[in-house]
Amino acid sequence: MPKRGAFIVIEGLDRSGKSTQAAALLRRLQDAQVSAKLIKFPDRTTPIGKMIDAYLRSESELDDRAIHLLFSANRWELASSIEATLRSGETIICDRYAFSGLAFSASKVRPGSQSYPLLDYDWCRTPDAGLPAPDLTLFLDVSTDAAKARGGYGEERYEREDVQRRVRDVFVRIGDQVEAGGGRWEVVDADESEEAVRDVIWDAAKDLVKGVDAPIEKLWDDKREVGNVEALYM
Ligand code: Z5A
Ligand code: MG
Repeated sequence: MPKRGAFIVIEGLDRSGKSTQAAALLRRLQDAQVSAKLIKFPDRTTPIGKMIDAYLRSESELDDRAIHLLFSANRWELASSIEATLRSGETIICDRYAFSGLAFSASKVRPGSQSYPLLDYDWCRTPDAGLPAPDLTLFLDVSTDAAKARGGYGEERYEREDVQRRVRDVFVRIGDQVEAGGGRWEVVDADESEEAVRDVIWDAAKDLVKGVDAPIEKLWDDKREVGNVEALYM
């Protein structure tokens, strides 16, 4: 059986350098003659993506649950093509994925509160359950000071220091949960130079991009977390 492509997700806080690193990894793979493509969420080009774009630019208002479900639907639009691409042997680098959806929605707080959640964490996780699961997630962890020093910070809806702090807390919880479920979640210090981050990412991904023997897993597949199918029905 020929190997399938690897599914590599780059996640992280705002201005952590995700798009920069995703493009650099793609170039490196192309130079090494590895068949690879880059995708990005939100995909603002689809009809759902256009609604998301208007919301992020504060050109429209949407209920917090509605926008959460739209972000997820935007991923489901591409789910079967992601699987087909991986099966064809092509590697996918994905700039943000379901973990951003969970982190940004579950970190929202009720008006006037700094800590009382608006949306339940498990409610936020559910719509993405069953999407193709990444083989590797690289979480680019940037300090607020470094992020603020980079271009464009503060132009869109969630680009505020208090929001980013809460989002980071949820990302830490997500990373623990991914690892508990048998997934690979690597934290990368994104305060470092572009070149240093590039090297850390390459080190983490270089074996995977030779091809993957294992089947494509499903995201938040609770059977994996429990580790025993029967246990689900007891
Ligand atoms: N969102 C959500 O709520 N739910 C979801 O399901 C999803 C997303 C998928 C828009 O995302 C928002 O959507 C986002 C989460 C939410 N809100 N926030 N905050 P987006 O991906 O479209 O956002 P973006 O506009 O691309 O920004 P970004 O992704 O946060 O930036 P980045 O990709 O991490 O950074 P970058 O563009 O690569 O780099 C930023 C600048 O820093 C640029 O000038 C670089 O040259 C510079 N840079 C990069 N790396 C370095 C290093 N190492 N040192 C110094 N300077 C650097
Ligand atoms: Mg980006």
